[in-house]
Amino acid sequence: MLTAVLLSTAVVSRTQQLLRLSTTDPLTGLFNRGYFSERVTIEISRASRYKQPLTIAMVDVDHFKFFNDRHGHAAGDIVLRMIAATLRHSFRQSDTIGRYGGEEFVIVMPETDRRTASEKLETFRRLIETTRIDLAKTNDTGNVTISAGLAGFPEDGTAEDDLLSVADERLFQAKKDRRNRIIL
Ligand code: GH3
Ligand code: MG
Ligand code: MG
Repeated sequence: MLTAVLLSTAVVSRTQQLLRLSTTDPLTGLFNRGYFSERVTIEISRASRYKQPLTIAMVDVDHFKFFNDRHGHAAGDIVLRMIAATLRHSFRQSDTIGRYGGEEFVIVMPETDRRTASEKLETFRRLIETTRIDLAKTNDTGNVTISAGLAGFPEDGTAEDDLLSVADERLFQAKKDRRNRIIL
């Protein structure tokens, strides 16, 4: 009996561990790209069903290659973790946050129109800009900035791919326009 209980506890805990490994990014603990995609599909169908707005933001760290070259890859990793933690604080529990690629993050905000989302991203942008990062190597502090592009359902598209590509296009514009900005 005891063996059976211990065994099933071990199976449950191993299953939970596997689930975590398959859905999250180990560095930041945020959802990985694959799982994020599944969640976006669900959120879009929910928004469509209940006729609610939804906004997607694509966020990218500015000149991050330069930061890594200058302060080291370990300091770069600290920055990515800091950004993930700030995202978790800045957005709602009901928003979905993912690490989309190396230094790219995505946020899905259900029941949020583009204007409201843009204000939230602006607050987040300022917060990152003013966060001091300890640089152990030089005993100094540094900072990074981010740029973001937004796309809203249903105005900018009704499919995940369309919304992501509009957000990406606007992120590209933000990069062309001297970075450290949010484009809607
Ligand atoms: P831009 O402002 O145009 O976005 O310039 P950028 O330098 O940020 O963009 P680029 O795509 O040239 O470089 C991205 C850098 O992100 C290069 C890569 O070394 C770094 N990077 C990606 N993943 C990680 C990671 O997990 N840890 C660290 N430390 N750096 C990473
Ligand atoms: Mg990038
Ligand atoms: Mg970048």
